[in-house]
Amino acid sequence: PEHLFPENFWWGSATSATQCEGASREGGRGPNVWDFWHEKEPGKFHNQVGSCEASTFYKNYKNDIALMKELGHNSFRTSISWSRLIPAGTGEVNPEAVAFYNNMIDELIKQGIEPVINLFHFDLPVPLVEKGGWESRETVEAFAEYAEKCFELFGHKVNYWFTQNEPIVPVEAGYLNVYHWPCVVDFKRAAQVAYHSILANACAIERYRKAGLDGKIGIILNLSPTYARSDSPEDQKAAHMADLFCTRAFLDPVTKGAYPRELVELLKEHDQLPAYDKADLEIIAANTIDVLGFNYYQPRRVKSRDVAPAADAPFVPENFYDFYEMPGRKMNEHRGWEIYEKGIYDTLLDLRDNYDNIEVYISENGMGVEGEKRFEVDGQIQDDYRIDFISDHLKWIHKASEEGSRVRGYHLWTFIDCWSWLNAYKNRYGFVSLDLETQERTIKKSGLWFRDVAQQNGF
Ligand code: BGP
Repeated sequence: PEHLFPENFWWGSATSATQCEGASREGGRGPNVWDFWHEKEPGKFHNQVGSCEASTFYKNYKNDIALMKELGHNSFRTSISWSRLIPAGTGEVNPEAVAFYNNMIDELIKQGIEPVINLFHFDLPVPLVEKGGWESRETVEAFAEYAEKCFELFGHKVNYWFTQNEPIVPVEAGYLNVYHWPCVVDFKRAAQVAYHSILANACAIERYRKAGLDGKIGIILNLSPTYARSDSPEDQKAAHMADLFCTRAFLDPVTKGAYPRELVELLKEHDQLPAYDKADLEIIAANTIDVLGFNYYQPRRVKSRDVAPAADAPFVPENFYDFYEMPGRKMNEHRGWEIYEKGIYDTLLDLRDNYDNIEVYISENGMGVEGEKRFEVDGQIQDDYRIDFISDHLKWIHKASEEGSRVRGYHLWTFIDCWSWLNAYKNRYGFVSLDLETQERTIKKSGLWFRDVAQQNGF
């Protein structure tokens, strides 16, 4: 192949428990925040189908894993559902969940697929939501206990662990931009949630290391590279601030063990620092990640603000910058996510140069397409656009790898079309399409193409 990847490169796909398992009230699973929100405020929630309607991986895992094997996967990421394993959030472990995750992990290993297991993918158990969710220090403790339980139960056979997926999302979506529960705008609460997520990551890593296991542990971040509109000092400053709030506020503490000084000073100056204590900061300092999961969808385009915020405006990061849309290629008419493949390379080089060349893998990249059925010919979706999308990103990943980045894999979001937090089944991402009514799975053209890429370790 023209683009040959390093030996043992991961080829696979990613999903999360809530988005694929279904059976949300079966097998002793407790409700999580998504069930709670969907039932509580169905009108307000823009997703009309709940996560109870999914590809039922809970029941179909064996066949689905066989299909992964058929599509050349040597690795697969999913998450453990906290509310399936520990329905009350703390305390008692659900034996049916233990059996399910054991069977699922064993099946992956049997098929030669590396299980890559994440612990938290936006799905907080309801009892913890009721106690204030990630705003509460108690949730950090509950998470550390849950993580420890997972390591004890499955740590001897899972070699790659991730503590959380995209911790910025619950912060931004829940406490700044009003599209996840609890839908408020309050920077101080947002900062508390962000800080507790980072602390929870460190506490889980601490437990992992205490357990004496020999695998690796890390976190998954969505790292959109930030590009300034121009070289003007105003635009450059704006891009710097957006990067500080959106990337470095998460990436620095998990890799370097400390928050950027500049961020801490700024929050102090504006009286926006979350509550913290010294002992917890030491846990963050002592427990940095071994490996980073990097989700990449789109770049962040930033310009300076046209109008200064009013003197009495509440503190929000966007007081310091504005986003703008770059005209050009978009994932689809409605979603509007910009396609910019080189962003993946720029970030990989940033990690190489400024983050000690940490081991990293592409834990999500993908193209959500609305109304994919229109591309069906003789029962198969001819998603040439997805093949182009993946190969164009892979070229840049390959280049980064040739230039010394320690990138060790690529997972497409997602394997089988899955449920999404806000749009349910509108945007389809999978290598395999799902008929929700019949539960029938059909491999898309991209799935077969990917099988060949995986088998040749390149293309
Ligand atoms: C990521 C999440 C995934 C997935 C994906 C696609 O941010 O980690 O869970 O949902 O985005 O986005 P969406 O489902 O909104 O189309």
